[in-house]
Amino acid sequence: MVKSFLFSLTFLLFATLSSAEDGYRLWLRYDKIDNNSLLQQYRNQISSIRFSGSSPTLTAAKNELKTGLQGLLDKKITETSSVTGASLLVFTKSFAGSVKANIDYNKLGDEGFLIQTIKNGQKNATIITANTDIGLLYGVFHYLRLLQTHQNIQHLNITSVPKIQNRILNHWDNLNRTIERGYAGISLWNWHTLPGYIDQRYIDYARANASIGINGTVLTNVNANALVLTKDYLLKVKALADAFRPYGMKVYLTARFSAPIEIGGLKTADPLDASVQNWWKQKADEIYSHIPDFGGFLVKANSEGQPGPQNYGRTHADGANMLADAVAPHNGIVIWRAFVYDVRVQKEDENFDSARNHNAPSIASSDRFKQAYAEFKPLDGKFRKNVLVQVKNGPIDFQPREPFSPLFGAMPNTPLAMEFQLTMEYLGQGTHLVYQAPLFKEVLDADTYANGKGSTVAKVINGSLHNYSVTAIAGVSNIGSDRNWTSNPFGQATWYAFGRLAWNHDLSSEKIADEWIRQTFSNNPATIATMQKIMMASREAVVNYMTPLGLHHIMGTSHHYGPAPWVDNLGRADWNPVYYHRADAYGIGFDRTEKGSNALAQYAPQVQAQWKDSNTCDEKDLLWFHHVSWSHKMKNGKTLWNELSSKYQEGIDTVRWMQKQWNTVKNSIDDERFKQVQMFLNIQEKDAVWWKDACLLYFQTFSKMPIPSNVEKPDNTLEYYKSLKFPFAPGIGGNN
Ligand code: BDP
Repeated sequence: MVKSFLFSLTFLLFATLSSAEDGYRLWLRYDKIDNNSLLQQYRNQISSIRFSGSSPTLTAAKNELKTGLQGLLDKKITETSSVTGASLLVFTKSFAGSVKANIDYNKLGDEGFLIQTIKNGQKNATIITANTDIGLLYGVFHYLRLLQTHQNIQHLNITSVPKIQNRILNHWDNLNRTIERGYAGISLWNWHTLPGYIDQRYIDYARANASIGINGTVLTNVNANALVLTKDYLLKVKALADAFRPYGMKVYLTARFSAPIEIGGLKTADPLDASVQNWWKQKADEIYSHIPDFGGFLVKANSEGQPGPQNYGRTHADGANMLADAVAPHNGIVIWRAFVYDVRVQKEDENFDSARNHNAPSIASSDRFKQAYAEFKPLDGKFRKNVLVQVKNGPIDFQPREPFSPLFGAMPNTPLAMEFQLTMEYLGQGTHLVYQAPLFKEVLDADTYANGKGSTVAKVINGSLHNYSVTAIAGVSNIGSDRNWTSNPFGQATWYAFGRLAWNHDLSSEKIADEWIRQTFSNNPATIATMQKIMMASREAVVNYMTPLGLHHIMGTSHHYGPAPWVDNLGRADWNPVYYHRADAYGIGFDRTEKGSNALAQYAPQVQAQWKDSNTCDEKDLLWFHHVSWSHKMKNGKTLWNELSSKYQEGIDTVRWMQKQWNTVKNSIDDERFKQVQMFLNIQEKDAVWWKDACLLYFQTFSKMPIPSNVEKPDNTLEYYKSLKFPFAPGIGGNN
């Protein structure tokens, strides 16, 4: 009796668990194909596989293929050793001898793959092949994706090679497992139980990344803690590196510049001091003795209080080169961040010229927009071959919309890496639905005109424009310990899109969304169409309800969640929203033309021409570059004030439209994820209204103009919005 009760209980529990759709499986669900004729077709076509080789990576590839096929086709896949008997042949170049196929391996490089239908005896077969084991794993994931997205696989001929070499996630994870700007739980890395315990989650993390071609991970926060470079921690890092290796994921660490003092007992961290250089060399040797394929160091220096070479009167190049020399014998790289802004900006910022008087020859003026360029452009060509400079997509800081950073195209002799932020620090964080592929594409496709028309940012970072020897792209991770990894299930789509674009920046946002929806939710055409529309509208929505027409950096102090355009009392001028929007009785916006900070001069003349006239400037960027009057006439004939107000309303309307659209997919997807997204959209709608009300009430104190009739009246007073406090908002920094 008791036994049978226990049995039913276990059975019930199992049944519930196995049918639960909690998002853990991401886009690698491998559920049985729900289209019967397609299922039949696939089953007929894939009867047996022949898999050559048994390295850890090949074993991972084989397991993935078998698990994936068995799930998708709901049948056991036989393995065979005969070439002619197999319908799927999976092998690297070194096993190619036995297969009669004309394969040009030169085209595939170190990570690329080929998937091709060939004649195999009397029948057709599919080959998946590559030069390397990891290329083969990527090919296997691609093949599974074809099935997951219900593609015709009868006549395949796919050659795929990544356009950027190092495709890296940057975790801003602290050693105490808090995550700076993390909104999906705590850090995945359990430093306490490492190295002894290897959580299955580490493997699933590596699998997910490999499935989209991500091949590196920086484990620690850029606001670094030197402890991670001590022996005990390095053994933990080694355990993670060992777990990730079969999936082609290299491990990187952030290097705290003052580590030689903090953990090395030296008196200085001066990069030109021989004892310091030696300390880093030995440290690098020690790291590589544990992790022979260690990727290298990511460094934030002389920015927001982090130590760096300037503390010793040295340049960023001096600092980066010292670390580069330490890792060079092991083929490591140094990724040096260009997110710097002068610590000496004056509190009162009324007069740009007075802000120059602080003996800082490298700083042209106090416009934070200009500072990365001002510090790095003069160093072009001064870095070692294994150094990349990592530049945030825009000149300020991951805003809903930024013009591309003027550094792209400006450093022909220094490889530049792109830094995107997947975690949505300024985009509604863990709850808002914002699919970021359109943001990434907008930047990648922007034309720098560095070598004439067509010199896109993508061509800068893929190395083709300036013949960089090493290339990289980074995404600040949005992943945490939440069961579904990213809090909002649609955060997974941004992670997915980052990987796919890092591999091939020519893919469109729509195509990536389509792939992701099919694998993650459903292949039902109506469901795909609805979700894709929601995703494609979501980025412009967040721009409109937060920072329309080129407004930027008007978020609440420190947590950056909601609106706080009124803040004017922070220690540095350029931490205050008022510094960025500059609203006054005349108008609003930051004049970055010749009459203002002249940041525009950092761009090529053709780019300047796009933005320099307030009457012709793309209105999406208007307030990034111009201080315009409240009654400035917009292209549609409205005044700036009315247009600004209408844009806020448009953002809210789009979110409400997204809510309605979402409700239509209720019966075609699982309840669990449906409800979560529905509830999050409710939060997003309320937040959008909050943004409109707070911003318009505040800006109205300057414009003195009525809120136009097409815009809903605010729910509360300005004082109310100003009084809101969020002392326990997640993700606030800490140097742990
Ligand atoms: C800002 C974040 C801060 C990061 C910094 C960085 O607010 O937490 O440390 O960027 O990129 O966006 O270093």
